[in-house]
Amino acid sequence: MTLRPILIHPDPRLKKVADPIAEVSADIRKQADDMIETMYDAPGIGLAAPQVGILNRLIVMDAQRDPEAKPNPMVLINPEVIWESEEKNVYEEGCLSIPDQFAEVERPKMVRVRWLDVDGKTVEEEFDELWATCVQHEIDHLNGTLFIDYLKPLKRQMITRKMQKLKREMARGK
Ligand code: K1U
Ligand code: ZN
Repeated sequence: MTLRPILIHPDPRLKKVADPIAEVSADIRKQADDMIETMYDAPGIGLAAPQVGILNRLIVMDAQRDPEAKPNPMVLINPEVIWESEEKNVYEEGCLSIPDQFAEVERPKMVRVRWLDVDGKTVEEEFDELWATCVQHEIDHLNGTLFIDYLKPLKRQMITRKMQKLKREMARGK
């Protein structure tokens, strides 16, 4: 497995709509394995393909809270929200592409999602609480949307400027 570098906002690849995956091939399974390793290494509870510069519709997640539990990553290919609850939930979100920045985002509390698994089989499942927040955050990445797009323009600008500064420092090797 290979660790993939995670893109930092602002980057035009994080604003593109990703392409559907036509066939669940060995290359796609390798991409999923690499993304799982990259997510755990970060560490994070989710990761979407555009965050590692691949513009296809694959996400990985493991949002279990119990640190004692065995890792149980999920791979979702071409995920689609097919139902969302009217009830909302507010969660303080973070993003591996926007390091050390957190903000409250309101989203549907529960969602039903359909996707293809790594065997190309169609799966449907309902997600609640943090899992629901995470899957919506990751599907947003596939559509070029970041959690800061839900914030007021001034707050979004402030975070974007901080990220531009961070990228300049990283480029200078600071
Ligand atoms: O997509 C991403 O950038 C990953 C992101 C997912 C996410 C976090 C919070 C709410 C919604 C979606 C992260 O994983 S940020 C890191 C994080 O939340 C975390 C890291 C270590 C332990 C627990 C949480
Ligand atoms: Zn993110």
